[in-house]
Amino acid sequence: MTVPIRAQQRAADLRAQLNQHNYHYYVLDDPIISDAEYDRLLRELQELESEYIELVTADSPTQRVGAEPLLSFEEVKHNVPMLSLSNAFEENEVITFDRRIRERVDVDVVEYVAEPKVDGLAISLLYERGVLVRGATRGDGMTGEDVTQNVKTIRSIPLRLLGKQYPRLIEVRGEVFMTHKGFLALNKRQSSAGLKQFVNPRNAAAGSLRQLDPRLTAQRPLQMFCYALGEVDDGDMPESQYALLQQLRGWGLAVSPLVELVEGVEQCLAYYHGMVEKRQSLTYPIDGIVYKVNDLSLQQSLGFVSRAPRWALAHKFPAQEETTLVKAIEVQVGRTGAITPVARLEPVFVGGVTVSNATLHNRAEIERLDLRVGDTVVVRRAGDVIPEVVKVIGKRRPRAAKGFQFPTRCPVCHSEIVYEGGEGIIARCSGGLYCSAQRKEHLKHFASRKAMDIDGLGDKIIDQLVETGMVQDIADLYSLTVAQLAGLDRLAEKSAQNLVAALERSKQTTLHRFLFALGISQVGETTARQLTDHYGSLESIMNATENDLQSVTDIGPIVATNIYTFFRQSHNKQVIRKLRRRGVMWPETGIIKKDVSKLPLSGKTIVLTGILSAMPRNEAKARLQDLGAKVAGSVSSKTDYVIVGAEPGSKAIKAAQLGVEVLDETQFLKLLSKLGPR
Ligand code: 5U1
Repeated sequence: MTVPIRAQQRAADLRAQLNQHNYHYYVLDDPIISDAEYDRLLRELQELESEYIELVTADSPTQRVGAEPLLSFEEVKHNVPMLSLSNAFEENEVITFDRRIRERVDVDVVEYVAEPKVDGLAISLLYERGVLVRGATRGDGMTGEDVTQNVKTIRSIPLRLLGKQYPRLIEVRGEVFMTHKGFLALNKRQSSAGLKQFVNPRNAAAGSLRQLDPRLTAQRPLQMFCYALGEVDDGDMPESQYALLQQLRGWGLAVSPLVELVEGVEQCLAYYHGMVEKRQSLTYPIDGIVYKVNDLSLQQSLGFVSRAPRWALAHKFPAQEETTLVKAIEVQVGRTGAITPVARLEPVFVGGVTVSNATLHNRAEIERLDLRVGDTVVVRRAGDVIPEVVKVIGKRRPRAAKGFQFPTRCPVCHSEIVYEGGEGIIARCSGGLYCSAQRKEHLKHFASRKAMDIDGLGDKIIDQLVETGMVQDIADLYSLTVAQLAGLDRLAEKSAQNLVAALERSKQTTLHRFLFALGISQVGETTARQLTDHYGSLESIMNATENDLQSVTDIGPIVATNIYTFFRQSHNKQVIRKLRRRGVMWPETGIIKKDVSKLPLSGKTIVLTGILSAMPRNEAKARLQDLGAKVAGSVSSKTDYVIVGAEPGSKAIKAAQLGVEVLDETQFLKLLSKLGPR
């Protein structure tokens, strides 16, 4: 159908008006029309677009909600790493930060941009020719998750930049957060719906952005403040951080209204103290102040140390503290056998959450605090940091307060506790995987989201699997049957079936996830990725010498020894063989790639949309992938086919606009049967 010129013009006009009103509302905090008028304009545009679907554009304000649920988030590699900030807790650390900068760049007084550090989660927004094309989480700084659909539901994020003077490609970074009020209202709604409560606004913001269903994210009151750039291609950039923030505002992106230019460290500290006072009256959570060198050329010459820039500092607010009672002192056995004493507390609300346990770190710490059961203590919690006991209030010690005797044997497996580290500070159970506590922690790590991601294998089930002896090692998980699992406490037949299906799905993994899941001491996600990038196959990693391992980025002698020793243990090699025999697999560079190129759908990108009746969507995805196709989450000019089930959404519309071939479910099933048996 051809669209009348009048309708085209009206749609463009409505889009421009709505974008401008969003800017007034979210960026300038100064709306110029009522909510009802805004809604009328939006409805008019929606009606026009449903009459002429050709009018729908990716940056239309109507496209914020309505995308379909995803199966999982795709990975996004950050071409410019998303850095973290060095922290300062004391004024003298800020003074040292300023002094070091002055010495390095040889200036008397440094100009800084100061702004609150919003307590949310860092997000990257990619704009191509002014249109928002991707939103991604920070992840580990190198690789994040594609949360485009969710980011688009946040109204303070423009779907199209204002004006015309922007680089062809520009990546904007900032913090997505939730206001205190929004957080309380959300928890109230969660509670009336019998759903879980979020512990604090940051947690709620992170949970909301990681929803696979963007319609749920759209209901969450999220906002964003922008503060930096990532990748930029083809465009002039301002010379200072302050000018950059003004430029971001000009493009319609929200920037903190509390940003100030300050001169020298005294003004930094004055800004900080002012904000400590103001903090309680802000509608959103902040956990400190960020100072950044204003001059961007100075920033460049200062460079980075490790993963943090030398030109920026987060000056954290003092940790929040409360007093409470120590009801008991117990020890916990960790995944590697480390024995950590923990204080069980009378629950107390501190730093935005209810705290009922606090780490006591080690035996020496209990002695330093002179802590006894029955003591009243000061506990501290700052941001994500595990709550800790700061001091004992001696005057409130009851006569009956009881000292704590550190055990000499593991409370779980009764093996001897050995001491390591300077002055024997680290206590470790010598039982290894004989110790059921260590086995449980090992399994929990293996099943966790960033490792094998075994959905539904929660702590309580793992505890029972170990306690009943059904699982001795991680490979035993893959021989569990529905009948065995359904015999466990509080696990219904349906959940047992789901768990077996999740175990089956987890077998198709990646090498870095598998390496991380093995739980080698000090091999976290990032190291696992670096090992994978460097060696490409498990065999090469297993055969690498300690010297060779040290040539991998960020791997030093200790981690190299840990990896080398791990792969020399016969029981570890045996478990790996067992896992592979039971079907755990991953594409290894060079091996699978060759095979994939011969598959009938290799090189084809396919998008699934709508409700499929013949099979679950994940099965459809797996079958397409088995045939070599890449299954993508969104339609673009690179898409080869869109497979459409019942009630298709905007993806079908987009396919029509781009002229991408659309297959209905019958055609899809024919294609599957033609290309290969299951
Ligand atoms: N306000 C603000 N928060 N924040 C967080 N600025 C800021 N800058 C950051 C981070 C991680 O990183 C810079 C290195 C861009």
